Amino acid sequence: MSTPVPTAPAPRIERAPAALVGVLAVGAAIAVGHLVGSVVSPSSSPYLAVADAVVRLAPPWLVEFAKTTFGTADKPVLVAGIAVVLLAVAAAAGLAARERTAPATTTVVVLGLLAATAVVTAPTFAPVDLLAPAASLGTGLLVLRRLHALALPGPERAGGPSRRALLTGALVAVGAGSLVAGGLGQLLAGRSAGSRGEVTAALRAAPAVRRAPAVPASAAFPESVPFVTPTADFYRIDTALRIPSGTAGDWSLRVHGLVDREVTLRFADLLARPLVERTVTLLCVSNPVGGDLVSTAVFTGVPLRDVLLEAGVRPGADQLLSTSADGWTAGTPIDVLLEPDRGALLAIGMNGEALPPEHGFPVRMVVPGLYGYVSATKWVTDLEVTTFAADRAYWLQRGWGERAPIKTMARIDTPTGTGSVPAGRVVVAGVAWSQPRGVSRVEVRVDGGAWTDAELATEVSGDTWRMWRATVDLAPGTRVLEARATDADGDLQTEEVADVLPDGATGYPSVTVTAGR
Ligand SMILES: Nc1nc2c(c(=O)[nH]1)N[C@H]1C(S)=C(S)[C@@H](COP(=O)(O)O)O[C@H]1N2
Ligand SMILES: [Mo]
Repeated sequence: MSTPVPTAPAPRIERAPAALVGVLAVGAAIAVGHLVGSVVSPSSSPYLAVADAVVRLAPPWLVEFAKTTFGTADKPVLVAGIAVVLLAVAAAAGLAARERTAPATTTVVVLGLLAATAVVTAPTFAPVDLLAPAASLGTGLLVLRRLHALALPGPERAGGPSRRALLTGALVAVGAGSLVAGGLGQLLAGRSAGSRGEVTAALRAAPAVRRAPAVPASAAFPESVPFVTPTADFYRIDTALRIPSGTAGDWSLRVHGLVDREVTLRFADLLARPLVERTVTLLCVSNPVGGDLVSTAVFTGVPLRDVLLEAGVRPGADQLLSTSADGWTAGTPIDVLLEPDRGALLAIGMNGEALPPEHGFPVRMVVPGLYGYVSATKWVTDLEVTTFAADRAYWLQRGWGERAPIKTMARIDTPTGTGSVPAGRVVVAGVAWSQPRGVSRVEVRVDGGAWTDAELATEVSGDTWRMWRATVDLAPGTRVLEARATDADGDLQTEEVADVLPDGATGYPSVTVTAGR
């Protein structure tokens, strides 16, 4: 008879260090992600992206409750609340992983995927933004593995420091490193955020803003998209892998080239000038017929024409070459910029606030009536008066057209064509634009039949889109709805179908719907 040899119990981490390992792994992950995010783009910090996603997904009653209960502290309360939840989850994961790392690894991976989802679904997402959650996940897994191995009881090595001392050192080092990384991220992100806050305050306090006429309720129909696009929904197009992170205080603009006198402007110089507000519908040349690379905002800024007149444009110059802080260029026809009524702006405000980082903070160009790639330079820092013969801007070098006036276009927003509609009388509605002239007429037809006039909403200005709607009679079956716009000069949009390259898509927008009985 032999007594069974008791198998040695698997090594186990004590409770307190186990919880700490979980907390530090998650903490280091958040801190490193925050630091990388602050360098890449402000909205890609996994922690802030999750906070934003919570705000986006929260039911309205909860948002209202938070606002009435916490007032302006609602954001800090939310951020702290998420910290408490994460702390608890991380500690629990650590405690569940006293023997094997698997439960903690799974938790770190799930949190990392959650963060990545929040970043990807943010309205300002660009692929490089994934760097931050990736750095976060990598850090979390690495720290977890190392700390876990150190924390597991094992044989002492002769001569060296004790396991306990090694573990304590590692825990302290990771904790301190996380604080430094997170703090540095805060500092970097806060620099331009603080500067944005100051600009918004300065815009609100600016005495002599020539306000844009208020947008009347009659400028939109119940079926329309919002007339002024909420800033968070404004389309975004640029080549920037990393959003330039300059502050208003550091900004300056050099106006040079074929000018009588060079002009250098600082941000304070812009604020000291009479500011003008203009409601403008921006459009990307890559917008396909029916597409949504078009949005409207109220921009505040300094008339660009005045700046050019002060510098004195020399005869022979026909192009203003603008350069952004990250080296992108656009070439704008000078004659357009010098038109007295064009209203081109060096814009510093968008919908009553400083420009968001993604839309050009601290200063961008806005030229009504021209596609963005020849006019809407974000993070602008240099204006050179030159000729089209001498310099070719970024997209011109890649085959896009030199002059790019916006083409007259209608878009059908409802019905969408994805579902079916009841047969009979159906409301068709959408937008149309023809900046800077404006839209005077929109017509619709069914199945290539006779064109009928749509009802037009109140016009805000020729620089903006105009909402329209019509009621059509749909017999049961598959029906093709088409629309077309006429500009204020009486010119009808072209029926000819053209691709976006080289200077903007054309053709009538159409939607195919199934009308049911
Ligand atoms: N610095 C910079 N400015 C830029 C671009 C860019 O790539 N870099 N893209 C332009 C293009 S093609 C368009 S359509 C508009 C889009 O402006 P938004 O992102 O504010 O909508 O910005 C323009 N300004
Ligand atoms: Mo564009």
